[in-house]
Amino acid sequence: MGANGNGHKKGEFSITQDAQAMLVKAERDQVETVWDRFQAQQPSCGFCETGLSCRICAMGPCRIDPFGEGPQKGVCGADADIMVARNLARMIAAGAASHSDHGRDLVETLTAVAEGKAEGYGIADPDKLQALAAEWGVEVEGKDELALAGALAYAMEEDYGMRKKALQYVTRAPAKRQEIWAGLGITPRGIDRETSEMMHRTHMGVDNNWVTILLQGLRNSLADGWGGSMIATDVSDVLFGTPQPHASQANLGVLKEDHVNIAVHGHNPVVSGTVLQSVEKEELVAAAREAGAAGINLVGLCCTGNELLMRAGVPQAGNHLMTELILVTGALDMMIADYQCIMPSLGEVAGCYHTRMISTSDKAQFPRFDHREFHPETAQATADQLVRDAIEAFKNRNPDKVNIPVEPMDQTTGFSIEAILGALGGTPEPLLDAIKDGTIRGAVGVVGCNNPKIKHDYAHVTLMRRLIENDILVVDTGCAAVASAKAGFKNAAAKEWAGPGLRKICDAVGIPPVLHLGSCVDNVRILTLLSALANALGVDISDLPVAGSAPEWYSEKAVAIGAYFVASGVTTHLGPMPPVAGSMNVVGLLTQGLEEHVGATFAVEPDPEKAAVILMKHIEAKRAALGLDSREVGEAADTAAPATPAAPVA
Ligand code: SF4
Ligand code: MSK
Repeated sequence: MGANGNGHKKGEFSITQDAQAMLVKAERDQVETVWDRFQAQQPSCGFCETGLSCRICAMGPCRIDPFGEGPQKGVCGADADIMVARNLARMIAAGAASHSDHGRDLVETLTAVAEGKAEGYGIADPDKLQALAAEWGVEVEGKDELALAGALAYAMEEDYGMRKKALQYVTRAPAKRQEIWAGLGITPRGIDRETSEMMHRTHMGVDNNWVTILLQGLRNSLADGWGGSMIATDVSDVLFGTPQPHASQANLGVLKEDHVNIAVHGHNPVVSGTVLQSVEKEELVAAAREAGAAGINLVGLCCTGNELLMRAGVPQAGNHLMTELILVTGALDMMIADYQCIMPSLGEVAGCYHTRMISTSDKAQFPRFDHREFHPETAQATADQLVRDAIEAFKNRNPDKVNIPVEPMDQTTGFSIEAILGALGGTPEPLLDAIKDGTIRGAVGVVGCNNPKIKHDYAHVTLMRRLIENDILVVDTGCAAVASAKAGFKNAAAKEWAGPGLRKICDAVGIPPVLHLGSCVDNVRILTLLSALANALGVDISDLPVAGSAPEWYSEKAVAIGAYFVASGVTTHLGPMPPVAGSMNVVGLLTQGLEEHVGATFAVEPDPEKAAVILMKHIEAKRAALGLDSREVGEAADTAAPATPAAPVA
């Protein structure tokens, strides 16, 4: 079944030229894509969509009739509020567990480096290692670099446990925010502890107060944002380098017809960082030339792509919904995956071409992939062998099946907090001055995934365009960052799309209007930046004219990120509706009630034009509350936002 064999036009699925071209080719090559399977699932289950189904125990599965005609309680007696709260809380737990386990893998790699058991890895940023050691209270005196790394890793491992009253990084938050968490009883303790407790509370017959279930959900998310993810980002910087601005490119045009093309996919730089070293080895490049290629071309997908892009300028081929379509180019010789967001369909798509598919993590295997497990002790040798195998696969490439559909788009990337502060002269003051005098109205972090429910990249690009043209600085991560790069928001000409104030700042500092902060775990860079801004102003994060947005989210990790943004005081917009509409009490708490407790709420709006208005009004209200000048924000035109059609178009 081809992607368009059902009567759809390519342009209905994606705004991007490379996706549209590959959807045509997918149909020709008889490749099934995520959009085909999405349509085959329609109509989706209304109970699940509203959070009113439960399969937590074997007395069920149960469902509640939202129209009041059928059952109103599960077999155990759980009502709609309990059911919806439990389901949402378990999404947060899964998301927090994913990012935090990613962090643990990095800490274990740091330990292996310290013990001299990790060939191919080292300390890339000794200054950051020193700074973190000081922050974590690690005794520096008498320790060489590796001993210090080992001691820091040990201290971080302790935060995964249950012996502490609060995680170390909680102290990075403004004092007022820490007081709010303490007052609500949601200061995160052990990283694993909060996830464990969340799963315990939502077992049948434990916590049946929907409010306290959701409060633990916030604490669980904070254990990710101010724990596991923050550790992941900081240790990645220590091991692979703290990003600095540099040039790169984005879209499927980064593939090279005359090169051996290898894509890394997933999230954790532990694998992809080693592959990067292998593709640069002279003997492997020579082997590629002997095989008739001009060289070896490494490209990224999703967040492990963002990790390599931020630190080494490795070009970014695509985001979540491009991961099947890159195979359809017929030009990819090998895909090396670690974990998270890797669709189990990929092996089947690759079967239509010559592409070798490799899984590398002991905790993530996929149909029709070769499993070549990476361990720090042997990672470099494993990566070298994979590159040799990719060269062999190149020899099997069928030139008749190759189509690289577009030219690459230039982008600037690498905006760690250290890099942003460096560009500002070492202090956040110039940014604060620009916000205070209204040159910049505020800032929005646009983050998260793609989702076939929303036209691919439409919501990301539309929202960001409206924000920057209204003088709002955008920082982005994850798949949103790939969408904006492909749209050209990060190249030299992008400032022309910015409002006059933001354009002035772009000119003065030499930055694009959309700053790439990294991968999904790197959303914590936003928390760190906001803490620095709030502390410099002597206010809380919730007082700042800022917001968050996940316009095309799909993942449980995005739910955890949204929850820790809100719990940290950042009002956050979601495009797709989370499965909570079955409980008006839960909806009311998330979209209104949280304001008085944490100073922020969720807002749900699938139409990015309307979402832009919501976010701009929020920013202007925050400005007014700070005593800064405030503008009127007009309503968005009432246009129907293009979504992926649920049924074939006649
Ligand atoms: Fe049904 Fe309650 Fe069991 Fe859920 S926990 S499946 S609502 S009996
Ligand atoms: S990869 S979590 S689809 S952003 Fe981080 Fe993209 Fe979302 Fe995965």
